[in-house]
Amino acid sequence: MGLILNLKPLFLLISFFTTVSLISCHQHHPLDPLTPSEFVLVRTIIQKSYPTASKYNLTFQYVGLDEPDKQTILSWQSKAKHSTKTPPRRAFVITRFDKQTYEIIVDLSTSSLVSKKVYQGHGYPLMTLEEQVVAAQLPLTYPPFIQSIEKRGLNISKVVCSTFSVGWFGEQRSERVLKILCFYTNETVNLYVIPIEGITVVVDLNELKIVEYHDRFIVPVPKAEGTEYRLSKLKPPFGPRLNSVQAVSPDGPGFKIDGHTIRWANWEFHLGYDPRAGPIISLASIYDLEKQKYRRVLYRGYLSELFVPYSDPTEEWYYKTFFDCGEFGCGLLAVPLEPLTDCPANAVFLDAYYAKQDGEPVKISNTFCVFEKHAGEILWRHTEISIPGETIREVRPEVSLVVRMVSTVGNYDYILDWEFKPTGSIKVKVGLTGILEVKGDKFTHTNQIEEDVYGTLLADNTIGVNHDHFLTYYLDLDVDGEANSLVKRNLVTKPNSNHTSPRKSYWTVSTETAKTESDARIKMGLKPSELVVINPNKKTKLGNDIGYRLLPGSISSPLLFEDDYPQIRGAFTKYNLWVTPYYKSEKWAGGQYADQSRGDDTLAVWSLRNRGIENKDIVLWYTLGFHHSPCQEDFPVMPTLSGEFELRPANFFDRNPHSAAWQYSGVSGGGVIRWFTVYGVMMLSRSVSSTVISVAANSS
Ligand SMILES: *[C@@H]1O[C@H](CO)[C@@H](O)[C@H](O)[C@H]1NC(C)=O
Ligand SMILES: *[C@@H]1O[C@H](CO)[C@@H](O)[C@H](O)[C@H]1NC(C)=O
Ligand SMILES: *[C@@H]1O[C@H](CO)[C@@H](O)[C@H](O)[C@H]1NC(C)=O
Ligand SMILES: *[C@@H]1O[C@H](CO)[C@@H](O)[C@H](O)[C@H]1NC(C)=O
Ligand SMILES: [Cu+2]
Repeated sequence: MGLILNLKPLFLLISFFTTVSLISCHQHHPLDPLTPSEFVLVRTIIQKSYPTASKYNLTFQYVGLDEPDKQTILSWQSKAKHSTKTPPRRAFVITRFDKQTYEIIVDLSTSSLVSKKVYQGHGYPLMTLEEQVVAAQLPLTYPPFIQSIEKRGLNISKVVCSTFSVGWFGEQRSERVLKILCFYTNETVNLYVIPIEGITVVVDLNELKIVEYHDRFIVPVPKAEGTEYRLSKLKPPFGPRLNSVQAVSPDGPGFKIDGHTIRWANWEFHLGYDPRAGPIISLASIYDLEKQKYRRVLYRGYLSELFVPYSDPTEEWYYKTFFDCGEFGCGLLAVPLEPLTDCPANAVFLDAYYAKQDGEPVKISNTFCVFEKHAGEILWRHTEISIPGETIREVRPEVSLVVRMVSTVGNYDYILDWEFKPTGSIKVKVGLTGILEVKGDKFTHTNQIEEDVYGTLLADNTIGVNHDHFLTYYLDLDVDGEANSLVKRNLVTKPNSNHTSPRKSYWTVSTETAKTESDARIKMGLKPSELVVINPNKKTKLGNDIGYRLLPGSISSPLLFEDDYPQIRGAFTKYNLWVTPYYKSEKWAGGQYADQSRGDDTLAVWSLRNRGIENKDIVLWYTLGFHHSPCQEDFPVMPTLSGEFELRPANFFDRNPHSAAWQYSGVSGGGVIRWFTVYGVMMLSRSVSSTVISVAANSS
């Protein structure tokens, strides 16, 4: 949402010649994100294609890998062991120049321009961080704004401004603009909760100047008191003490990172980075002990869009209907993760690179962390007391592998996790935390409120405005191969007509295969149904369809009218699940150009073609949604609200892949470290690594 940027401390500029250890010393995987030297090459090639005089005015709005066709990747992978020839590297670039948007494809292997065309449709590309920094400074020297600040009795030197995308509300013509809201940092760093209301500032991004300005009303700015969240500044009384626990792996991590390929336990996958999506998981395969081979589960999975419409129709707030990934860049806004707090002590960190506005590469340190999670859960267990003279107890503590990135989109922090389990499950989890976007108002008690204030009074003069978060994930499942089908396993109640039994009813499973896209637009939770992606061409030894289930998490559907502008643009949230046939260009649920989009290039539009999806290479689009009516505990900083969904094997294996044959090299419990080994036949060369959990002594 709103962005306030101070680029210097976070981002380190790197030069062409800097050695980048983790990435450059390995042979490229064709899905590796662009390297610093490739960004420099892209910039050089593109600048050459523009007239000399103007090359410095051109801005890079997006630079990312133009990934090779799926068939190319798959055939490369199947031959990878024998051949070292990787498919040609290409970059997809969106630039702005002379008020136009250009789409450019660059071939890095031949250092040449493959194509260059002007984009003529609606909507604009990602905003760059640099243009937002410039835009956010403009009000501070704009005389009418300075007057507005003086009129409110505030000190301009304490005002900080933030940039907001403007959405689309039926305008015939829409220039590339953004709006600005300002905050008062008089006595607090928690600026988002001290908004200066009543003022509208519109900045034209072509000219980088203020083109519209209104100051409609004055309400008190909320007080800074009680908004501090920094531990170092907080004063007694303090809450109860919590002890810390640190997990360390004396044998080193139980996973291997080879370039961008990660191998752990029975899993293997590639971790990419995209400035728009953030983490991209590709080619996730799981080793099958019985079949003695890796079997593919997920060809590609990532966050395709993050739609956050606020639900306040007033003049200063109505436009707040953000597409965080498509307008601001969920990957661009990745923040460096802090060891021991953002990720446990046994985590390994990976950096990422993006191109800034002038095309130069920028490093984000510690963009991702990868760690084995020992969360005190039980993977499976059984106690058997029915055998005379013998008690059997078998327990396997759960260890999983987590890939984490945090995207701080202005006020909100999104914790994006991909978690892999030895049982074959992939859990995709999101945590919402950070600072609420609040609105200044005159009220100090709910008994003063007579009309709708579109939210909850959280503190004096502070309304937490109602809004939603819809995270739409792209999931190109390849369950044991590309040709898959979506099967609805409806649980239906049947009368028992056999009167020799006293039972009147029972339930059974009635399966339905989705043949075309319209069969697979699904609102979940309305009737009991399991959703399974099967490979109709393969069966288990016993004859069941090989499949993976999608277990939904928090299910939310849009509450706005379908013809309301934000909902036209965000129509891809109408169903919790959509299924499309794989089509390389269909990547972004809200459209390639999300900023000021008009809803003409969304998943909802592509799906109208109602293409066949049975026994085809299919893509699932699942939306994890939250309605957020704020409460006082969300203030001054919001405790993490989590949601997740799971992809879980359903007759993919012939039995629980973790029921035998796994070795744990150490397990601890009870605060005192105890060592024992769960002996099993070690069939895989990898094992779940040992982790010592040390519990800090309680000195109080
Ligand atoms: C390009 O930028 C320079 C300085 O930054 C400016 O003087 C010039 O007018 C710009 N040219 C165009 C074509 O926008
Ligand atoms: C505004 O704040 C600045 C910096 O804190 C301070 O130097 C200045 O005196 C303040 N101005 C007024 C009018 O209070
Ligand atoms: C700003 O801070 C000063 C000093 O703490 C305080 O006296 C003043 O009331 C504050 N102004 C506003 C508008 O909150
Ligand atoms: C009814 O149930 C009995 C006992 O399970 C079985 O022997 C009989 O064949 C069933 N009849 C029908 C019509 O299914
Ligand atoms: Cu929220």
